[in-house]
Amino acid sequence: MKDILTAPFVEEMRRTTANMYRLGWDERNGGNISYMLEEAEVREYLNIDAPLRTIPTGFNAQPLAGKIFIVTGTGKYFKNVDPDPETNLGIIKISADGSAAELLWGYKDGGKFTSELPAHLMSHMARLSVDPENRVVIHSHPTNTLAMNYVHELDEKKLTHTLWEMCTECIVVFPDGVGVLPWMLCGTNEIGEATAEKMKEFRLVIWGMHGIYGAGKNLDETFGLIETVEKAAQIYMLTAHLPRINTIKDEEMKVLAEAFGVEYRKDFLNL
Ligand code: 2HA
Ligand code: ZN
Repeated sequence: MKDILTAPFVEEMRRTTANMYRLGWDERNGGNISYMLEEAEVREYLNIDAPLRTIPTGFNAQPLAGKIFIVTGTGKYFKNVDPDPETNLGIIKISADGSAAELLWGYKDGGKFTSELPAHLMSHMARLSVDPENRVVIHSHPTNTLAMNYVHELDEKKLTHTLWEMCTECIVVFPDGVGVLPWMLCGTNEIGEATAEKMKEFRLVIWGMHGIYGAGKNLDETFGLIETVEKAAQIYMLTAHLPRINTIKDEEMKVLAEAFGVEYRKDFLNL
C-alpha cells in the first residue's frame, strides 16, 4: 500500500490549511474543512474495512453511509496541519446506519473530527442534492468578511449586491449570491440544519458575526469562492467610509453575467 502522506488529497489539505492560516483567516482553532474522497483513491493508501476506532456523529448522517471524508480535527490549529497532518487531520467513513464515523487514519493523539461536523455533513447532503459533483465544505473566519458583518446589513440581497459591486468578477464567481444566517450558537445540530437549508440555494453562507461556509467541487474552487468574497469585503472595508464616486452599475452586472453565461440571482439586482 502507498504512503498516505504522499496522497494528493493529504497534500492538498496541507497546502489549503497553510494558505488559509497565512491569510489570517483561521486563527487558533478557527475554521474547518471536510473533503469527500473517492473510495478507490483511498484504497490505494488505507484498508477501508479496518477502522482504528469508531466515533459517534451525534446526528443522523445515514444519507452519507459509506462515504469517506478527510476532515480537520476538533480544537486543532490550521497552523499545525502541514507539519503534523496525522494528528490534525482524520479520514473517516460514515457507518452504515449513519450514527458513527469510523476512523481510518489520523487524529493520532486520540482526537476527533471538527465540532462543526453536523454543519459540514448536512451541507454536503444539501449540496449533493442540487449538485452531484460537490465534494468540499470549508468554514473559515476571513477578516474583512467578518468586519463587514458589523457595519453592513445582514440581508442576503443587500449583502450580495454590495459584494457584487466591489469587484467586476464577483457576479461571475458567485452568481448564486451569498446566503446569510443570523448569529447562532456554533457546533450544534441546529446551526447545521440552518446552514444546510441555505446550502440548497447558495454555495456560500455567512454565519452572522462568526464567519463563512463555502461548498464546491474541489478544494481550489471552494477556497476560491471564499477568497473572492473576502477580496470584495476588503474593498468594501477600504472604501465604505469614503465618498463613493464610481460604482459598477446593475445594468453592467447584468451585461457581465450574460457575457459569461452564468445563471445569476436576477432578484438580487435592482433592474
Ligand atoms: O472549529 O471555527 O466554528 C472552530 C470553529 C468553530
Ligand atoms: Zn468558526
